[in-house]
Amino acid sequence: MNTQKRKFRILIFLWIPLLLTGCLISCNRGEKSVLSQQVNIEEKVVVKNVTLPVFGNLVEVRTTGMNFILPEEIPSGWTTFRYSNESLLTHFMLVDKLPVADGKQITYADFGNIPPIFRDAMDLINKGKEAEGFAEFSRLPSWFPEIIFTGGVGLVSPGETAQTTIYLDPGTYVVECYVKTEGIFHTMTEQVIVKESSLKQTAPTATMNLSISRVGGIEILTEAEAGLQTIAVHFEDQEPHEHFLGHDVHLVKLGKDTNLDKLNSWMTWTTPEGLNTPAPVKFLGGAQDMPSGKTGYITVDLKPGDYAWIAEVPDPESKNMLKQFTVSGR
Ligand SMILES: [Cu+2]
Repeated sequence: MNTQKRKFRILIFLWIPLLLTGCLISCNRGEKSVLSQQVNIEEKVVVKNVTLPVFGNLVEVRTTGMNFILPEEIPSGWTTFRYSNESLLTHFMLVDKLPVADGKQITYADFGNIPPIFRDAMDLINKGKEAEGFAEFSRLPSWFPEIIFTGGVGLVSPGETAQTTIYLDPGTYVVECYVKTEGIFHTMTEQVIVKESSLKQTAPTATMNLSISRVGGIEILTEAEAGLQTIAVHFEDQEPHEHFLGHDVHLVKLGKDTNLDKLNSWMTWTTPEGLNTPAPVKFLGGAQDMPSGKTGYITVDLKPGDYAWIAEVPDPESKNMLKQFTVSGR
């Protein structure tokens, strides 16, 4: 199952360029689309100026359109990603570690050999020939299952800045987002090289704890309090769900008009409406998919109000992965 899961992750960010190309062509026929607006960086939004504590190395990441702006190389160890979404759409940043296969580092460029396989597979799947389509994945290189989803920043609404700390080993990584707009996955991938570092680093100190697992769902282990919080998200296990992906945790600010049923169904990328912008709620970051036993740390200044933790899985409520909570005023 892990192999299938990873293959679908790869499918997502390989399939995107083909679909995006098709959309950009078709967009010319209609009114100005959100996608075309996104390539215009003049239309970026102003993000809130936040000051949050940093654990380990600070890596600032910006999105101004369908892009990630971040350093090409960063040091290994504890790494705090501060992600500012200056675009008009909701995004996330998931960090994938590329494997070394037969003594050779797999690079972003290596993916260039793969698109024909995915194109063939998707052609079949789109025609309803799922079995034949999935059979195409047997042509994929043996290193695919070795990609490690290392965590990252959860869904972030336009104008928001979110921060998540994870531990990075040296290696070659890809940062990706596969939120959809007009039914098309975002084409957002960048390579990041993590260099061996001997810098002394500070491990995060948590003020709150959450856990997530298939058995227990999302479990809030510490009552939320207003103010600056560093929230440890413990991944007790990690197995793919029906959408071929693992679980993660996203922070949602609830409003009076929030429709939780709509939010619940929005978290499934395999449906036409799922993960398609505009998002039905305000997202404030989170902890992306990590291996079993790993912990990601979300740092956020919690204001009094109503919130929810939710996973990007099909029907998270049924999996105990939609948890509301309230932060009371002080
Ligand atoms: Cu995106």
